[in-house]
Amino acid sequence: MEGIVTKKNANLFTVLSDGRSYIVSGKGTLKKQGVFVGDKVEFDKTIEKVMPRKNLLIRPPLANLDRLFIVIAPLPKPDFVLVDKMMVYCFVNGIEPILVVNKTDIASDDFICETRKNYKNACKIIEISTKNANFDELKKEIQGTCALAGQSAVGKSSIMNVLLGKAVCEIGNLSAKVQRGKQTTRLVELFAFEKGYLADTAGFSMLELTMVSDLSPRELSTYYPDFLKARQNCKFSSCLHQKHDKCGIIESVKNGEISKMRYLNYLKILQELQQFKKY
Ligand SMILES: Nc1nc2c(ncn2[C@@H]2O[C@H](COP(=O)(O)OP(=O)(O)O)[C@@H](O)[C@H]2O)c(=O)[nH]1
Ligand SMILES: [Mg+2]
Ligand SMILES: [Zn+2]
Repeated sequence: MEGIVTKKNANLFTVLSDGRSYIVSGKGTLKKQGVFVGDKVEFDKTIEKVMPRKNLLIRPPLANLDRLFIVIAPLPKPDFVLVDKMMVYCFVNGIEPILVVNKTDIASDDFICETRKNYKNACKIIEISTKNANFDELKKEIQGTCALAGQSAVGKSSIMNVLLGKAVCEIGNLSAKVQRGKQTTRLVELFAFEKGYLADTAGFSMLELTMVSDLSPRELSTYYPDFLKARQNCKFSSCLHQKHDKCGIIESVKNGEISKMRYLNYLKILQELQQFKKY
């Protein structure tokens, strides 16, 4: 039979096939390549074969991710450098990022407008609140293997529970969690939806791009869809967009075509990559 691994617990795997769940073990010979949640497998009583992967994320451990919903909220205050790193991470790995603005019930108009403005050319944006659920738009985007990511307490588990119509994920208390930095969600599990699968993840709360990919400083800006057009106006093909010397991106930041916040965050991420490459 063929199926998808939706859960991993010690040496036992849950495999979903034709709408039915099977609990199976992994074959010893698969030890080296490993079996991960999201893997497409051939199985009988044990997993016999793992199909070639599109990608494999280490943190959270997930295979074949198609879409990542990056969740932010007005509270806790977003770390947009982290958001932008996640986006780069997605584009490097062939994953489509979608920015989900949660807690719109407590968001100021300013917060929503700024966020729309900053990301309108970078990715798709969906605005929701788990308090007055209208989840049609989000549901439509659950296609292929998807995951929710983002800082602790932005509402990932709450979103999961609304989507599934039952409490499958533990919801944390905002203040307690921020204080202790505690993660309530640990194991990754994929839940089946009409057209895809969705996982709640605790990973990605801190992302070191240098740890997860061998991205070079020069490549970085190629993973910014909102920089694409302006890059063509850089005089030098090796331009890192740090100096005013005939740089199309800096020009576009000046005339407002590129978000200043996105650009300043780009510079921070670039510096991190440059420092890493020195050693
Ligand atoms: N006001 C408001 N609070 C929310 C919303 N969604 C979640 N919360 C609250 O945010 C806190 C953290 O939620 P949780 O789902 O555990 O976040 P996670 O850490 O990202 O999984 C909880 O107190 C939730 O009740 C929302 O849409 N509006
Ligand atoms: Mg959670
Ligand atoms: Zn440039």
